[in-house]
Amino acid sequence: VDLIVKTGGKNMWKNSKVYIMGAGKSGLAAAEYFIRQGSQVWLNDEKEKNSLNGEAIDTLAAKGVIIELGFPGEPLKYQVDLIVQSPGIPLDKPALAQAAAAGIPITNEIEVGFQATKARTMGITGSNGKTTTTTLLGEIMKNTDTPVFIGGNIGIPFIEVAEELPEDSWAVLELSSFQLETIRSFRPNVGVILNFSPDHLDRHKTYENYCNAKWRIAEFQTADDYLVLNKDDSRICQYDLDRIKSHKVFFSRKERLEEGAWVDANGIIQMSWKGVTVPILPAAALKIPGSHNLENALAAVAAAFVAGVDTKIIADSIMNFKGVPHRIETVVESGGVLFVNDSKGTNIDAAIKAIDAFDRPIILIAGGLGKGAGYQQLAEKIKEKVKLLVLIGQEKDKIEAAVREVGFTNIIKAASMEEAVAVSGSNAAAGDVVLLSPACASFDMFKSYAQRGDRFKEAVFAWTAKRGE
Ligand code: UMA
Repeated sequence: VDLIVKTGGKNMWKNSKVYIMGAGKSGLAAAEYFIRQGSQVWLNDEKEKNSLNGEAIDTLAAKGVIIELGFPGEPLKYQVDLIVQSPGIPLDKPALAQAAAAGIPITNEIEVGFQATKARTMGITGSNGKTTTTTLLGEIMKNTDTPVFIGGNIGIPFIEVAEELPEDSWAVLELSSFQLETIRSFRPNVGVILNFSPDHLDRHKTYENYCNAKWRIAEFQTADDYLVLNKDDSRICQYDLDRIKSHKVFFSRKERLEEGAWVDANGIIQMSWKGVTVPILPAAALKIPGSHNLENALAAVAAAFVAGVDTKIIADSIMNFKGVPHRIETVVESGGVLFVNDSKGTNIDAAIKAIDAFDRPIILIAGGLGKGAGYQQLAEKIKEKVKLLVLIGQEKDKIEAAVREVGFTNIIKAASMEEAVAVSGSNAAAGDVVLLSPACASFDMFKSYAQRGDRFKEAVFAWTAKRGE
C-alpha cells in the first residue's frame, strides 16, 4: 500500500485492510468510500450503536463492514494496512499509540480524499474565521465557471465527494488542527493560515503543538503552491518562514504590502501582485462586521486572486456575502435590543472578537465546556465592554472566578439556555445587544455548536414573542 502517491484512480485500495476509528460523520463517510474501493473494512467506535447513527451502521454492515462498537478498538489484532482516525480521536489513545509503534500508517479522511481526487484544493485553517473564510472563498469560486465543493471541518466530509469531483473543480476545505495532524501527503494548491490563538489545548497539550499541527498545511506544498498568511499575526510572522516551500502571499489590514492583499489609507482593499496593484473594493462595503471579518475578506481576496479569479468576481462576491449562521448572526432586533447568535465562538479569542464587533452595551451569555485555556484575557475584555455577564454550562465557576479577579461582579448564572435568554432580555435596555458568544465548546449541554445556536434562537423568539403579548 503506497500512502504517498496520489493517483485519483478507482480501486486504489482494493483488497487493503482498513480500520476506521470513530463512527461519526467522517468515519461513516470513510467506511463507505473504502467499501466502494473494494477494501476489507472495520468500523470502530467507543460508543454503542444506540448513541450512533444506527441506520448508517446497519447499511455498512450489510455491505460487509465489520462493526466493532462499545470498546476502544484493536486494529493491531487484524494486521491492517491503514488506520483512518476520526478527528475527535486523540493520537495518544492507547489503541492508536500501539498501532503507530507497530508501524501501521495512521491518517484521516482528508488525506484519503486528497489521494482519491482529481480536483484542485484550497485548505483554510487558523484558530478563528475558518468557517467564514471557507464559505466566502467558496462563494467566490462558485461565481467562476468551475465546479466547487465546500466542506471539510465545516460539514460534509471531503471523502464523501472526493472521487467524483472533476479535474477542473475546486475543493474548498476548512481544515482543523485535528485533521492536519495526520495528513501524510495532502498539499493544497492554495493554503490559508488566518491566525493563531490558543484552542484545543486539552487535546494538543501545548500551544506550540497546536500551532505546529496547523503549520502542517504547508508541509507537503511545493513551489507550485501558494500559502496565504496573516501579516498582522505575530505568531505567524515569528515562525521560521524560510521552511515554507510554497509561494507566500500575505494579507494585512495594517500595512501596505508589496505582494498581497492590504487596505490603503482611504479604506480600499488593494491586491498587489508582481509589481501591479489593483483596487478590489472598499472595506466599508463588507456586510460582515468587525475587523476580524475584514481579515477574513482579505485572506479570501488573496487566495482567490492567486487561484486566478477575476477581481470583479472577487469584489462582487464579497459585497454580496452576508456571513454564516452561528457566527455573529443577527437573530432579531426587538424593543431596541439586538439579539446576536455567535454560538460558533467556541474559544476565547472568538468571543473577544465578537465582543469587539459591537459598539453598544453588551449583555454576554458565555460558558459551556472548557478546553484547558485560561480566562484572564476574556475577563479583561468583559470588564471593558460588557454590562452583564450571564453564565451557563460547566465552566460557569471558572469564568466567574476569572472575572471577579479583575473586579467585574455583574454576573448571573443560568441553568439553561432558555433561562439565560430570559434573564438577559429582562435586563436589557433599548440600544443593548444580547450576545451569545460562549468561548467554550457546546458538548456539556448540547450536541453541537449548531444545536446550541438553534436553541438560543428559539429561546429568543419565544421570549420576544411573550414580551410582545
Ligand atoms: N470516538 C471514539 N473514541 C474516542 C473519541 C471519539 O470512538 O476516543 C468516537 C465518538 O464516540 C464519536 C466519533 O468518534 O462517535 C466522533 O468522531 P469525531 O469527533 O471525529 O466527529 P465526526 O462526526 O467524525 O466529525 C468530524 C469533526 N469533529 C471534530 O473535529 C471533533 C467535525 O468538526 C467535522 O465537521 C466532521 O468530522 C467532518 O469533517 C466539528 C468540530 O467540532 C464541527 N471541529 C472542531 C472545531 O471546529 O473546533 C475541530
